Amino acid sequence: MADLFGAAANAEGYDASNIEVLEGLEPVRHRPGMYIGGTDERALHHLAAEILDNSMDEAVAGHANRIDIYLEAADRLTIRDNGRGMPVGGHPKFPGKSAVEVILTTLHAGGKFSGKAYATSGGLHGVGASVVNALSSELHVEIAREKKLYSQSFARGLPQGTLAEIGSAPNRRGTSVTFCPDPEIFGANPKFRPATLYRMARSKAYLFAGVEIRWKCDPALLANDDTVPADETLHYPGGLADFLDDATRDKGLLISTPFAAQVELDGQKFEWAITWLNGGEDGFFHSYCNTVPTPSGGTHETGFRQAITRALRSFGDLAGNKKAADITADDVFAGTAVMLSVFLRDPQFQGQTKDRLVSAEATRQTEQAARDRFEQWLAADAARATFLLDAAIERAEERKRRKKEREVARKSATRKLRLPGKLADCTLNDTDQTELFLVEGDSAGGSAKQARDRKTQAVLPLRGKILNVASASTEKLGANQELSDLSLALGVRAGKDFRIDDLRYGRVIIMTDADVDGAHIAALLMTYFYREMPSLIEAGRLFLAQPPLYRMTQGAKTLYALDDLQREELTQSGFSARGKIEISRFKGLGEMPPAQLRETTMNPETRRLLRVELPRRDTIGADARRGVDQLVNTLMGKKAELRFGYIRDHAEDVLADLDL
Ligand code: 28F
Repeated sequence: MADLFGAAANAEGYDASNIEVLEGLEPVRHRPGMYIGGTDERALHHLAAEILDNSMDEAVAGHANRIDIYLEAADRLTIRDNGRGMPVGGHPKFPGKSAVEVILTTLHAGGKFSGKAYATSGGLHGVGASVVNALSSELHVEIAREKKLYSQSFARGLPQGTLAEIGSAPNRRGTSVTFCPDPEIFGANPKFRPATLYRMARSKAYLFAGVEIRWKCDPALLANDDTVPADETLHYPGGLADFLDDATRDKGLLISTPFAAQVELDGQKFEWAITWLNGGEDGFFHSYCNTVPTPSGGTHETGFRQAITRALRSFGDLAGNKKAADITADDVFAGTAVMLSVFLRDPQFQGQTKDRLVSAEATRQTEQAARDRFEQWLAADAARATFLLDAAIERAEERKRRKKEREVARKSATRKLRLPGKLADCTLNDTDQTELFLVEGDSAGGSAKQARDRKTQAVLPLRGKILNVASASTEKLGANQELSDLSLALGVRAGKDFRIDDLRYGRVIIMTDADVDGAHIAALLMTYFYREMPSLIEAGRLFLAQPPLYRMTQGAKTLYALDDLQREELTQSGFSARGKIEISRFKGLGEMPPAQLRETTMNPETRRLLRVELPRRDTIGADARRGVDQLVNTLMGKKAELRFGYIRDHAEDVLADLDL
């Protein structure tokens, strides 16, 4: 048998040494949620996405033009590409192991980090595949490379033999992976949804015209689903414009052809298609990076929104329309349907399921790619441009009217409304600027009242621990003075009568001590808002202040540390090596001099706030939202044993952090 493990190099100059190996797979089976966001149906389909992403990377890199997806049973999926085939050579750091085995049994084995093997990568090449392997009761990989055929099998990530040459492959090449999600992880009888996989395949084909995707599904699995074919070849040379047509098929359009373009800048690609819908129709904004969906948006969306908004403003400006200056991105994008797909070299995603792009430079790059072209598109048809601009101006006018009405209503309501005596209100009513600080106890309340900007910042001191609504009865909830003061101060009613437009402040900021008690009060308040006013959180109005725990001084230089970790970091790198660093710990907000409280925690120019976020309530986010419900019940609910179980399972996470 050929010596499979001699160090292999090949035409692309790739060799196994590109693979950076960081750790084994045991953490993946122990805490799958850290890697695929949970063990629900959404996470199950994440396995398919990871393997498909690796095939797509091979296609986007120009080495494959065909991908097969075959759902042969509800819990058995095969994905195959005609790319170069995973490398089969030996790995210098792992004598006796093939590169394939290293990629499939170690995390962070992707050469992606070295950037050599892949220009742009959706999957992290090797990270995804090894996670899928660990969470599959069985996984078989077959590689056709350099006219030979190899295969290797695994069970729950463990090799069932070494990579074996099983035959010749004279006229094909590529990688095929067959895997079965592990019932031990996903529960008995894990089932793929044909519709979800079919849509995943179709979106990939729309996003990259250079690949043909062959979908095949056992007809028995389609018994009650006539929207999914048993067999179809997916290939869309029309790219995003076709994708957008397909996604707006059932909607009324304001313009006949969408504004669509593809731009290549410095080796990266920016593609989009946007159309405007009839008034009142709900629009959407679907964005992707390297064909990976980014349902939580990110910097590419920001850049695109800026480009379109600024282009429309300057069109209005040139036409002498003074009102154009006031339109915002929300005015412009209301009622639009957008597809945005970017291909970046080294994308940074946020969160373990990579659903938000955070690459900072993508904002400027995307704006640069889109703005000029949109200005040309507008200039090409001034009547259409004027029509779109007027629609945006109309929405801006409507927005300003509504804000005026709210302010008037709030003023009159405040006069009628009995505000809690201990509320230190602010003088302005404009909710674009005002914020309410919820602080714990009167001493912190005193400091906060002195530190605040009275025009825009109100303070409501809460006495001690508020009621735990996750375990309190409804009547107890209604009778609780603190909580009724809170909803009075906010100008809203809790529960189903809550209306976001009644809010008397633009932001609600929980500002508790940086200690365990403070964290507990913050958790109680977040539980209250989550249960009684969830749309306040969904509207992005709830924040956590980040008061410092330490003040660190060396000579004239003073820095603040949020926690022990940051204190360590600043000790290492925040000061010069010479001179003693004085460190003092703040016992509580009440002990903090108002000037420091303002500078470190309240002043919008210098503070940092954490926005409390919930997964989007759309189809994708539904499972994640259920996950939040479960977690709130576990942590805050009546059943203490759930809490103990959670603490037992996650205690080492905290220890791990401390070890860092
Ligand atoms: C069904 C899933 O996983 N296809 C893949 C390749 C090709 C190469 C590769 C993959 C380690 C980190 C470089 C081959 N020759 N389909 C797939 N096709 N991985 S996964 O290399 C992985 C290395 O990055 C490949 C030359 N360069 C790259």
